[in-house]
Amino acid sequence: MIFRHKVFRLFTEILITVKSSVCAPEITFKIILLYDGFFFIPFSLLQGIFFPCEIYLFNIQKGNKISNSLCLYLTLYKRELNFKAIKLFQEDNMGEIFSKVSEKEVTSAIVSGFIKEFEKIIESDVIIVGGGPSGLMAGKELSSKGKKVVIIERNNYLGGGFWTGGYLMNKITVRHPGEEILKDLGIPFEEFGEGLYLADGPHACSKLIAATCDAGVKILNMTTLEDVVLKEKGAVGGVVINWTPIETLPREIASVDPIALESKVVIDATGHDANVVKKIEERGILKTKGYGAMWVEKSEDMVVKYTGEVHPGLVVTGMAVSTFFGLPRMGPTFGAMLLSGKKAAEVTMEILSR
Ligand code: 48H
Repeated sequence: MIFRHKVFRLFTEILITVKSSVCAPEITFKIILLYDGFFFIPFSLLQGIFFPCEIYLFNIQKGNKISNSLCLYLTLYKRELNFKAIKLFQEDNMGEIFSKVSEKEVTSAIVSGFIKEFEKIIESDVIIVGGGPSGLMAGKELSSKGKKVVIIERNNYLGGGFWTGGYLMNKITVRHPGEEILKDLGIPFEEFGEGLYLADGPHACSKLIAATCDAGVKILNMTTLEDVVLKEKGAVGGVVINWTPIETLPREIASVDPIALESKVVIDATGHDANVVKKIEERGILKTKGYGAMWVEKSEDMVVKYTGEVHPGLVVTGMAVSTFFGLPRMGPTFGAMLLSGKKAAEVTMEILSR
């Protein structure tokens, strides 16, 4: 059962995954063989010990292809040796295109990069909860005016409801003067009718996200607001957060305490849920009315008008304004979200200058 034997240099790593089950105590082994040049493996021995097994071959010698005869050999003996699968990975181009960086260096870059940035945002000027159109817009405006801003987003992705228009269709609308913001952001749009403009949801959303990040806003995604920090005279002084996966597991499984971030102002941009406001409402301090029925012409003007500070240190923007004040909803038209975000930034700048 010996194939060839000139060099048997690397038979380095044997990764064994043992899968056992009570009913069928079958054991499956995965064997990773690193080989360099000529090949010699006591297959019969392997067959005797490991059954059944999967074999992965890595050719680590540069420029040396796994030979046809070896493939033939493996094919011929595949059945006899009862191998579940034989996969060949040729790595003879290793290091020719990409720089040589190992797994531990990749991990180290991520860990140190995250910690370095996280330490800087433990305290900031403004925390925006919610990365939908209003929150992104507010963040972009504040950051471009030199403020230290963090967006907390419970999803893996930013953009909230801005990716799609109504009814899962990828077109969003804005009414005048919303198109001016589209123009500023470099988002292509067309005039659909007088004062009504149409843009592509994914294009608009990705441009807004990019502009927000370019302005310097830091993002904590997969992070959920769990509570608020209330300080002197009940003023909001920050947020209590946890990883979204922790928040979504039952308490008895994931009893993990949250942590807190401090800021001078918190903006509630959590959309229909108005989740920051609701945390204060739970303590009997504020009362949300719930958003009203749709009335496009009325709602958008009102959302922008009512955007502002609703409690010391807490500003509301976007759909959270409708929910807090009981204003009509507007459906898939986003001008008010963008303008409300802009106004939330102006109000916040005023608070910060006090
Ligand atoms: C962390 C959270 C939490 C939490 C929520 O829904 P959004 O897009 O919100 P807006 O107000 O910027 O825009 C609303 C718009 O998209 C819309 O739905 C309109 C115009 N509807 C009209 C109508 O008639 O229905 O984004 C809110 C974001 C989302 O990304 C959430 O995941 C996030 O906030 N979020 N993040 N912690 N507790 N709650």
